[in-house]
Parts: sequence; C-alpha cells; structure tokens
Amino acid sequence: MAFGGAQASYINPVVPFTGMIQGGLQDGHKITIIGAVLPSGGNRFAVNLQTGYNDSDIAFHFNPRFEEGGYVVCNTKQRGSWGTEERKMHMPFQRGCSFELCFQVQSSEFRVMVNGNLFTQYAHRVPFHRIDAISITGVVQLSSISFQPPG
Ligand code: 9QG
Repeated sequence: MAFGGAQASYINPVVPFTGMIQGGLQDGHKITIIGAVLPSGGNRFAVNLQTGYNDSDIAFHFNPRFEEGGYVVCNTKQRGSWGTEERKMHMPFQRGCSFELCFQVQSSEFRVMVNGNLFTQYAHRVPFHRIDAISITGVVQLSSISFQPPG
C-alpha cells in the first residue's frame, strides 16, 4: 500500500496522549475520537493535529473551554508561536457527557463534526501533509482514536 496502511486505532489512550499518524494526513482522511468530558478537574481540553511529538508546530489546535458560557478556540502554532485565534462562541460538549468528535481533512479546510453535526470549519494555514501526530490534553477521558484514510 502506498502509505504503508492506515494508522491503527488507539484504544483507551491515557490523557495526556500523543501518538503518531502513520503516513501523515491526506485529503479525505478522517479522524474519529470517542470519549467523554470529565465532570471536574479543569475547564479545558484540546486536540492538536501537529508535526511530531514536539508541540511547537500545531497545524490545528482545537480547544473547547468551559469558561464564560463555553466557547471553542481554534488556532495554529508555528515554530512555537500562536497565530490569530478563531473563536466559536458555542459549546457543543457537556461536562460529564460522552461525545464523538470527528475531523475530516478537505483540500482547503478541516471540517469538525461533533456527535454527527458539523460544528465548525478551519481553513488550512499550513499544509496538512505536515501533520503526522495527534495529541490530546485536558479534561477528557478517551475510548478510542481511529483513522479512516481516504477511500
Ligand atoms: O492563551 O491560547 C490558543 O490560541 C493560549 C493558551 C494555549 C492555547 C492558545 O494558553 O493553551 O489554547 O499549548 C498551550 O499553551 C495551550 C494549552 C492565549
């Protein structure tokens, strides 16, 4: 297979978690995260689609915050510096509740689905083919992270 096959699912990964995405991301790729927000212990969690284990280059930082009514910050970090935040003043997650969070890679943007509904889109600021790792931090527990390469 051209890219050596899909990255295997990560089952019950312990947070904070960082894992490689074998072959990197391609147009049409989907990443599905099944988990639950913890009832307490903090106000934020984040999913980072990044380059390597190091967190200095994060193409997509998706960061729900249970603060000020609840909102989600999306941003990119390049060589250690954050860019301009895109904030979505809506919170699709609930403390103590399970969720399915899906990132779909498209040619010009990521599409983020929460529990089957389109939540937001995020235009690529760096080429998505640089992404070869995923990290998840904060007030969540995870059942699985799975990868569906483009058909
Ligand atoms: O606050 O905002 C996103 O724009 C920063 C946060 C930072 C990001 C960033 O401190 O938090 O959410 O990697 C980090 O430092 C994360 C955890 C202006």
